[in-house]
Amino acid sequence: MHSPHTERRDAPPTASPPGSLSTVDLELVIPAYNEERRLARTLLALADHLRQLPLRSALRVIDNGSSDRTAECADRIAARGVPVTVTGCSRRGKGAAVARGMVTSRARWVGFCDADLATPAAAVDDALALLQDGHQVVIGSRRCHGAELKVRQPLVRRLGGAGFRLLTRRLSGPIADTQCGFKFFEAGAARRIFADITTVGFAFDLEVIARARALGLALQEFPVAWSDQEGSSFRPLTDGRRVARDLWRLHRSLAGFQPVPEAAR
Ligand SMILES: Nc1nc2c(ncn2[C@@H]2O[C@H](COP(=O)(O)OP(=O)(O)O)[C@@H](O)[C@H]2O)c(=O)[nH]1
Ligand SMILES: [Mg+2]
Repeated sequence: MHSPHTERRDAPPTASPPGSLSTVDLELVIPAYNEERRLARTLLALADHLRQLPLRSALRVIDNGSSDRTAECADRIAARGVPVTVTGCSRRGKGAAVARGMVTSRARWVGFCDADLATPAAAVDDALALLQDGHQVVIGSRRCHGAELKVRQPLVRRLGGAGFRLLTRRLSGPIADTQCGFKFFEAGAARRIFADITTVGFAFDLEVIARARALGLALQEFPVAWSDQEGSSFRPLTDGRRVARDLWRLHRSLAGFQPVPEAAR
């Protein structure tokens, strides 16, 4: 892992620090909006796990205009020798934060996970094995064979999720769980997917998958053990309405969407 460094808010992506991320094999992006309470434990658990892997890795928090001490929390962890940087993102929304991390990464492989570590750090190993096998887009899933749901979401989220899946079958295709916040990419694939992404809120994962399929990239879903965590930033009314609007927009904008058949890749 390279030495700790903190990139300041909204620094241009070209502001490459000494010992920059270009020397990193795997970068893990954590979108964070007002996460001062959940972030430290997550960063330490991820760093502990990554340290044991035989590759160079780093963590990057995308601070999504937090009004609490999220950035300072990451700085404190960096001061303890953990390779974590902070990048600002003035545009609100989880999708905007993840996209900023993806398009500015210089690592060979890049992934993202939530600040609450609902998917444990050990799942990184499965993602890496698939990337090393040549899969370009690797999708953590709570709904494929072998997945484990240790703590389920509240009923209202489960109902919303069922509706979401019903409405998004055409775009998600064979992917059973588009919304688990644990996805990894070969860097070139990530840049192609995220360069022009239009969804900045929670529905962005669906656009990621639709775009990856349309680009003919090699997608692979893999099972994770997942536990719902307290302190979700998803507001069912506000964010639910926004997701519904995004779905409507995506269905129209991707009306001519055609996945590239596997044989043509
Ligand atoms: N609500 C919200 N979350 C954001 C935003 N930017 C980044 N995030 C992060 O997206 C992740 C979503 O996880 P969480 O709040 O647990 O949502 P849930 O697991 O879907 O209930 C967390 O790491 C948030 O900090 C934003 O603008 N709004
Ligand atoms: Mg969560």
